[in-house]
Amino acid sequence: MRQSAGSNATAGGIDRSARSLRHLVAGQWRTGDGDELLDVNPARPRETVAVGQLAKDRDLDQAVTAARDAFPRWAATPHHVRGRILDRAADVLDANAEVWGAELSWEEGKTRAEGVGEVRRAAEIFRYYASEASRPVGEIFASPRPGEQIHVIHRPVGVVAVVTPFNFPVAIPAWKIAPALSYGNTVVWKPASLVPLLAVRLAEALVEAGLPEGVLSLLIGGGALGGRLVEHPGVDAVTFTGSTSVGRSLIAACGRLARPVQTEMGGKNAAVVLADADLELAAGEVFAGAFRSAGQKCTATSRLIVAEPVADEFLALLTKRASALRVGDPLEEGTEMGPVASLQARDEIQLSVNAGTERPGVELLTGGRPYDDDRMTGAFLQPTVVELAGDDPLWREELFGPVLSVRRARDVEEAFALANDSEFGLSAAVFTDDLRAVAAATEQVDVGVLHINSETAGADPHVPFGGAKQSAYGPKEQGRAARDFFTRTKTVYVRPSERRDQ
Ligand code: UN1
Repeated sequence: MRQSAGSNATAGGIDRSARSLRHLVAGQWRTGDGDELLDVNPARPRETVAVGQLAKDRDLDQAVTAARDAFPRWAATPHHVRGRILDRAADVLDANAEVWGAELSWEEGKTRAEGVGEVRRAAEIFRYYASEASRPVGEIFASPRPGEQIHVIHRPVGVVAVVTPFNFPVAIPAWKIAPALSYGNTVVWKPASLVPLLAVRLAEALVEAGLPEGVLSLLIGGGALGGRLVEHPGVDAVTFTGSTSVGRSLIAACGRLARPVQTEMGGKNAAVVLADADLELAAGEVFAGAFRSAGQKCTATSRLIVAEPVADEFLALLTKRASALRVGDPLEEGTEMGPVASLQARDEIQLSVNAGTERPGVELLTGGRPYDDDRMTGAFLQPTVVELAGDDPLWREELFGPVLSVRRARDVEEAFALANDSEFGLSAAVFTDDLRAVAAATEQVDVGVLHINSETAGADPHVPFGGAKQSAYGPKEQGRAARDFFTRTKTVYVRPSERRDQ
């Protein structure tokens, strides 16, 4: 691991003065009067990115009331007019992609290229949902009765609570907020308190695009505020991406309230490298899946299953890449991996790795050691690969960092059984050109997203995204699948009267 975090205070070329945080409630920006929130740069934790005060319950009540009041008018606004606002928001995101992308990198820790790419991806998501107005809005069925038609139409649900994680500060909010608004819902949004600045930027884009007052409110707060939002009597549905433990408690709360809920939670995604695979290609993809965004994606590759005949060769390729990775300040040119999102996350992941490497059957192949360098005092972790002789907590627990656990498989059958050996089932990757193995993977690997010869991460706006097993609950996200959650169907029986004298 080459290290590159220097002490250049202007690295990345963005203005490094601390920004002010604000909430958006009923169309007005306000500073809030809760506890102070200090938003810091995870690469240099003494550097403040933004500062502000948390929202309070009163702000929450006002935001929900504003969303309720705005709902009928927004739902009755022609879909094309709603779409034009989303399109304009996409333009604002694109116009600001370089600066907001750098801010994203500064605040969250992914590289600047990933930050800029994420802002552009959010724009693409807004464009997709802007054009939703031009697609069919329902279905017409034949009726068994003469003269009648049966229409199935989609109506917005109402006020949607949106609770989002730190790891994609604009893309995940975009793929929840864009469909919610496109289909005519109003939104109260609580982002992760680790990334409030990018939340403010996304809300600014929507305000600049002309979103009417109250249609979107943004509240910056901690987990307790998120819990109160989810259970608020004025909320009709809840969409959440984040940890499995929080997701399960939100599902339980929504179950008690009979409130629709959609959650995207943990992953422990496997890449399977079969004996016939293109090993160079597979090494590049597994490496990207494991270490881009410092492994902080629910779709990241955190388990590798490699066929015994090619295991030594493949692991040599992979560890060579990992040990050459440039870790450092994500705003600096040439950095390939930044820090994880906080010192606390760094310490927790490091502890799990330390504990693991003390157990028999766990062999450290590369990385795994804390940095002992005063330029690397931020939340940095070494890209780490461990080989496991058998089952181990490192095989099961989602660490949400740059740690890859490897096991060897005798044959295709054992490889897929190992891939399925997890409570999670978000994504998987299989590296092979063998058509039979591809067919078997498609049938047998129990995940929501399967990649053949590409990394486990990634999602396109027009196709369903979401996991199997304990990775998700409720309808899928993205593409047309999002309509299942953000609308309710109404089945309308249309039978003209038989009167003739009108
Ligand atoms: C991606 O793989 O590019 O929280 C997106 C997450 C997922 C999104 C992954 N919901 O990491």
